[in-house]
Amino acid sequence: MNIYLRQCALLCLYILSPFNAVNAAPPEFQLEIRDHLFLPDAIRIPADQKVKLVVYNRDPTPEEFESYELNREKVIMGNSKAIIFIGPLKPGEYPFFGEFNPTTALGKVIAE
Ligand SMILES: [Cu+2]
Repeated sequence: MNIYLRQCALLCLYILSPFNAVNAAPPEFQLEIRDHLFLPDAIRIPADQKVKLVVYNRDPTPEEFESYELNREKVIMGNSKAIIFIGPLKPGEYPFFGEFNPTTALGKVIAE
């Protein structure tokens, strides 16, 4: 095995090691869209840390997760899910809404 191959193998082992995966994976938070509402409508996340949001759209119609404060915009088709990475955020509140149902689909991320 030549030196480059060995370095590559070591790197792969490092990337795939469970220890590293646990350290590298951002914490995951889940929310749902149901009847054009976000459930829950407030999500508490740790400040100063990247976070993975998994948004399940339980409605048959598409919705768009939108937030000016988070600078995010993502269409989620009916009965499907989307993954949205946010942060690291300073402590505070970050509103979001469903652009297709902006009067009912309202929520906020609370970083603390
Ligand atoms: Cu939009």
